Amino acid sequence: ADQLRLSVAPMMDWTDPHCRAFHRVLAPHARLYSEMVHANAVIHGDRARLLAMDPSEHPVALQLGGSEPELLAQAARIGAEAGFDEINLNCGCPSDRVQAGRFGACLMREPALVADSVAAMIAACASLEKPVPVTVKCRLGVDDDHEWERFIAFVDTIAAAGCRMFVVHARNAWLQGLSPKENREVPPLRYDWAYRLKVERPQLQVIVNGGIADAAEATAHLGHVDGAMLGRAAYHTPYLLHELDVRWFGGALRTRGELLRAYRPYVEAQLGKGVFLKHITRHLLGLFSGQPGGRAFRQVLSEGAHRPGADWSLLEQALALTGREGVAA
Ligand code: FMN
Repeated sequence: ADQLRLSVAPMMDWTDPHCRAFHRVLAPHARLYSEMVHANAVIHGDRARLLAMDPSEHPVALQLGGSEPELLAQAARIGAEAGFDEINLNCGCPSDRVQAGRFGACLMREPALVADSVAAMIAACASLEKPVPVTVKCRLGVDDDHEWERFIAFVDTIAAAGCRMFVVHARNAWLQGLSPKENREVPPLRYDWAYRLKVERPQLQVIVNGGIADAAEATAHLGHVDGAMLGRAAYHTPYLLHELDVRWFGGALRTRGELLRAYRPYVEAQLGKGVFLKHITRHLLGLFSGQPGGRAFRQVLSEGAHRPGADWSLLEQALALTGREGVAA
């Protein structure tokens, strides 16, 4: 049987290395994903920055954008050599900029090209010491595609190229007239297609994504698919990741304060390298969301982290305000 998979979604501007290192503390068993990086950027850009990763992050996937098999293959190999544990191809992003470059969600209309890309990526990673799987993150279709046959043909074509795991953001992408943000909210969710995919292709690993708001919802999906990928809920209410990790994989539930302090060595190491505290704390604001003192915690961090010389003591200061009812916010 496939391993149960708890994943944190790739999110541009959000799932940077500081964020992922934090999520790792919260959820030791989760699979983490990078922000999307275009294959061209990996090949020609500032690799040290684009592929930056802390050793604590494993297992972590690099998400690539692109649609040229040769370039994707080169980028996949570079990512695998840089230590990423999985290379994921973005077939779900609907933004205009992405469509102009002919990748992201519009690739759902080009299964043969995606299959060629995946095959080239797998071949490029095959000769490595440690095999690195190539996976795909997709939607159900684009615009008014509503035929199951079209979706399953997309999956089958890519599976035939060697892809075994599909992350299904269980809604269509509407390529006209919706912003990327609206494209994560407006097209209706249809989890039943992800479930049906698992029923009809049990040999594939199917991870469901989209609109999963809490631990009960995430857990309910496990009756149908191999795992769940959480995006916005994980980012805004990160303690949810910890609850899910403990619920699915076992271990003792730790408090938010304990988890924050377990992140301290990472924070101190980064500060030592000259990283500004605000680049780290922006990912922590939701840790006490919905808890007594949660707003004060957020406020102290967002106001104090910008000050020159801000260091760990700010987090202790913020922490001291939590757990008490009625703390001024
Ligand atoms: N999906 C990708 O495949 N690649 C990305 O780079 C990416 N960037 C995103 C950035 C933000 C700020 C958000 C909110 C979403 C992004 N997504 C991206 C989509 C998420 O991975 C996910 O599919 C989507 O948010 C639905 O899951 P959720 O409802 O749990 O958030």
